[in-house]
Amino acid sequence: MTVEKTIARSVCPLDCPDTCGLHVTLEGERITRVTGDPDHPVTRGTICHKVRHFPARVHHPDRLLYPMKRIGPKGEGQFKRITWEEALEEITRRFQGAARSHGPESILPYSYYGNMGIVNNGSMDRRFFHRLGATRLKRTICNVAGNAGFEMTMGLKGALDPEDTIHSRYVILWGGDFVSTNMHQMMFLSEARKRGARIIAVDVRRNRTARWADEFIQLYPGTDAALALGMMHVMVEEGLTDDPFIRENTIGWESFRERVREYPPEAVQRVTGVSADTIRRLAREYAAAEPSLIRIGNGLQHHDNGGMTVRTLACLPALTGQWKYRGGGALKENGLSAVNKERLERPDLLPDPSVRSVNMIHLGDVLLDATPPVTCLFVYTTNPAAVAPSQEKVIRGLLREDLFTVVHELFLTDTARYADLVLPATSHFENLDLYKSYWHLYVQVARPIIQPPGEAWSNYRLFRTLAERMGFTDPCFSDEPEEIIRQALTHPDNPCLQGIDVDDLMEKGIAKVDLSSSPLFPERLAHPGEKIALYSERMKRAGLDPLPSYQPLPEGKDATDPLDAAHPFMLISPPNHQFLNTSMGNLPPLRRMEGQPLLEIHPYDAAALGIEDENPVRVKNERGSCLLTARVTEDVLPGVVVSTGLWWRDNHLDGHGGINRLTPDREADLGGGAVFFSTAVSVEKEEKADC
Ligand SMILES: Nc1nc2c(c(=O)[nH]1)N[C@H]1C(S)=C(S)[C@@H](COP(=O)(O)OP(=O)(O)OC[C@H]3O[C@@H](n4cnc5c(=O)[nH]c(N)nc54)[C@H](O)[C@@H]3O)O[C@H]1N2
Ligand SMILES: Nc1nc2c(c(=O)[nH]1)N[C@H]1C(S)=C(S)[C@@H](COP(=O)(O)OP(=O)(O)OC[C@H]3O[C@@H](n4cnc5c(=O)[nH]c(N)nc54)[C@H](O)[C@@H]3O)O[C@H]1N2
Ligand code: SF4
Ligand SMILES: [Mo]
Repeated sequence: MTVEKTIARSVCPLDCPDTCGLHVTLEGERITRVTGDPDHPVTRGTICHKVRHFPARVHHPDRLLYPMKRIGPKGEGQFKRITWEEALEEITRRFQGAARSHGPESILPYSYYGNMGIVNNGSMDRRFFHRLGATRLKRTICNVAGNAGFEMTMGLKGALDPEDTIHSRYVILWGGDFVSTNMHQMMFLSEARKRGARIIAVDVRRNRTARWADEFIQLYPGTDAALALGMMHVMVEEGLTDDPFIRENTIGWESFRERVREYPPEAVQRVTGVSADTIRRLAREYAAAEPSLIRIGNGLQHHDNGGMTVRTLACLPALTGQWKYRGGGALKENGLSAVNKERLERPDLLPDPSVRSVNMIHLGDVLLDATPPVTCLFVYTTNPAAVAPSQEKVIRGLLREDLFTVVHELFLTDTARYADLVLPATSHFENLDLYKSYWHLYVQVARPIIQPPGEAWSNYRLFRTLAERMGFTDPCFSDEPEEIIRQALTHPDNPCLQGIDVDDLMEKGIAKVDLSSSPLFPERLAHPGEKIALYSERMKRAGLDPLPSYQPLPEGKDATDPLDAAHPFMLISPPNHQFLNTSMGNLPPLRRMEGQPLLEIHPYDAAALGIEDENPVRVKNERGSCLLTARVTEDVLPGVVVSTGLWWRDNHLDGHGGINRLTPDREADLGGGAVFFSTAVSVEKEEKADC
């Protein structure tokens, strides 16, 4: 019997800037194909390879179907099936007990953006934990340092329509691997290139984006601010700046000019490893182009100096007045579709507004040392046992016998293995939700197109039910998903949302935020009356240098340093092409395409250490160690090693877990951001490779 095929519209829920519109082929209750929505103005019928494998993720034989309770030692992954009733009863009892014995602060919610839907991740869940009085979580793991840095210069998060980047004539792709992480940006830039644009990539590794670009400029990790200051030195020295624009629209030009004098190209060459000639040429080409665009990635801000680095890069377009032009300026993220967070999350429900907040990157320390102690941990929509820094501490925390851990998940992830209770989650194809992009300017609604498998519950349903069980009667706990979508889009502080007709959005599934209230310049740049801060009082108030500067990393080296004998290599661990953080890493075809967890090392270093291609190598520092397989390649500089992807624990040679065993849990200079890439390590050949 042939089953009839139908096509349904959906939206990609993953933590990816592109937030694609999807066309989903259904054969009965099965999703058999996922492709790009041809009518979506940004997706334009094309999606990434990994999401074409979504049918295998949704119908994966390992999907969690029932609530389960731990029966073996923590971390061993042995569970027995229980009912939802038993699970809810246990959570309620444990939470009430924790609140009585140590106060509600001893309960820690831990979530990130495994699903970007606002109904399921960013409303009912937040309301529940606020009303409970649980510890608050600062969600810092991804982009906060860079966003804070951008705002220090520009006054707001970002204000460029990426569809305009087809008009850019000169583009610097700076510190991101956009071919893998923002493919539709690359589609727009392909068009720009057809119209004559020249495209430069600045990165520490010859990644896919560097290969695609017209020119690749390779530098040492964490030295980007020095490179930008060197370019600005040349622009000032050679009179390549748009002085009328600068006088009218910036603050601090005089002191800024003095500062950039301290960065002549020869000095910058010594720090970055980029030749003085290249710096001069780059500065001249950049200054001559109109419009020019800097697309700022996330990679360069995962460093101790990440905030200052992005703040410094964000000064560049002002020097030649690029903000005047369509397709000119700098793009970090789009802040134009900000939804009404207060209304969604209801911080006013907190019984005690002074309840403690913890920075999510300190999870290990918080589980091991906090006072009052964390007695209950509730993890959803993230996989901290694999993605959080200083993993050995995180695991020790998760192993605490007196910690009650709940994990709501689609799969038995590295984190779920440590749970006392595992709860099955729906996939986004099973829910109604609202999605906004942090890059393009469309908001989208996706409707459920299949039934949840087994007894899977959405986050929304879970937290709504838990609120009821805890006796929370505030009316907001009865809001239906559609009501939450309306609340999100009713936001008096964001004029760009005002033109959105929610009924129309519910029917058509897509709407664009309205930029007419916010013309190109200067209103779209800064708060009214505010200017571009070449000199920043806010930086000064934050205890930082008010002028752009290069701050060397506290751990590791730039091109000037002699090798540190104990940990001579800088380790960078960026995302890979086929996974989305750890999501999709359990799909065999994608895993096969990525091969295995590798360590890229320069031939010069490999020879010095007696390492050959495919040798097992032990990477170590004072935080931990990790066993990887060597790939000897000139894609990395001497002194820098790279391991891509966030792999599941079992994919490592020794089954002992991943790269985050090595990464520090320090905070970046701004926003409390994560500094994954400021990691110094030693590397040695693993002699007893019997694993
Ligand atoms: N395929 C795929 N797509 C993804 C993800 C994924 O895991 N896989 N993750 C998603 C998420 S959550 C995010 S935040 C985005 C991130 O996407 P991007 O904004 O592209 O940022 P990263 O991929 O973190 O950037 C990593 C790049 O930064 C480089 N880098 C590291 N340190 C430095 C430095 O000091 N200077 C310079 N110039 N470059 C440096 C690395 O070599 C690497 O090429 O991608 C999203 N999209
Ligand atoms: N070394 C190193 N570490 C990094 C990075 C790096 O570049 N290098 N990148 C960092 C960055 S930028 C980020 S954003 C973080 C990302 O880290 P995470 O946010 O933890 O991302 P994922 O690993 O994709 O885990 C998301 C989980 O959510 C689950 N999930 C999906 N939808 C739902 C749902 O509706 N409900 C529930 N309950 N669960 C759901 C998925 O199955 C998946 O297991 O990792 C960070 N860690
Ligand atoms: S992961 Fe990104 S590029 Fe791939 S389908 Fe989703 S939104 Fe589009
Ligand atoms: Mo991220």
